[in-house]
Amino acid sequence: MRKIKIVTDSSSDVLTLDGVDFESAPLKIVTGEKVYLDDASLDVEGMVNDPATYKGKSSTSCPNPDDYLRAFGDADEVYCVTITGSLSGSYNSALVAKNTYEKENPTSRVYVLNSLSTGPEMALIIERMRALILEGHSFDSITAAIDEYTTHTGLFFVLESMRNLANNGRVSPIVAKLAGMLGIRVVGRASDRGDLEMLSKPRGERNTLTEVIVQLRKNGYNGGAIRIAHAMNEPFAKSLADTVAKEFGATDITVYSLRGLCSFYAERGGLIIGFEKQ
Ligand code: X90
Repeated sequence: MRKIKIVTDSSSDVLTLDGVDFESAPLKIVTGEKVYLDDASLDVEGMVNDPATYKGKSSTSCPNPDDYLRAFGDADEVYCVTITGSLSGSYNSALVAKNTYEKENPTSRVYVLNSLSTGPEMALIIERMRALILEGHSFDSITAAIDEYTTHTGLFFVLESMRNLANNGRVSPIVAKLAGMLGIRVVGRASDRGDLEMLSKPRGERNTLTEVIVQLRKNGYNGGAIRIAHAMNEPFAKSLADTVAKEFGATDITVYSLRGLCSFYAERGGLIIGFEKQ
């Protein structure tokens, strides 16, 4: 029996997976006083409510190659998906780990996917990996199917603030300024290059809902699987889920809380939406 494992970093917000060996390599949120490890035991609300994470100087750091090597364990086949390599070193760490791992274990195969995205889009990819593994496909056919699947997934975000993104150089200061940076809501998507692309600045909750629906339609969403994750904003996430169900007849919808890394950057009130498209 070949040992198979799915590995991700904690930006996917996935902590456990049924039926397949699974591990999440945690990123860290670092403030002047504390280091928060983004694992299952993290008190996400406590971290987000810590003034040091939204007022002070705070940053994040990604898993290093050794963290990934430990996560790969002793699997014969590893399917690994990381946060966008355009905004984090996580993808690079995973690649370095893959090269070491395959050298030390010549019969093992490691697939590393740069999601060019984060959170809920990674969650969709992990769900698909799991399904393909449970169907018993070969390494080559699973990786080909995943590469194909990622051409049919997308990510939107709705952010109340881009302070932490701007302070850590993850959006250009010009973009942050143009978007209003503080107090103004921004709707955007993960670009093809794996960074943030701003789309609009709707005012009010109703207009924001309408805007997300318009953008979903424009971007090829047609009622497929959709994952709506929020940073302490369940009411808004739920009304978006209801609207999506009504407008598209979607049935495969889930609403859940973001974990640490995504909550830190999306900030209180933020929403991140992963979806399947045509
Ligand atoms: O390596 C690190 O320290 C992690 C850096 C991550 C920086 C970006 C995180 C973005 C999280 C914001 C909205 C979604 C944007 C998607 C763009 C691809 C969430």
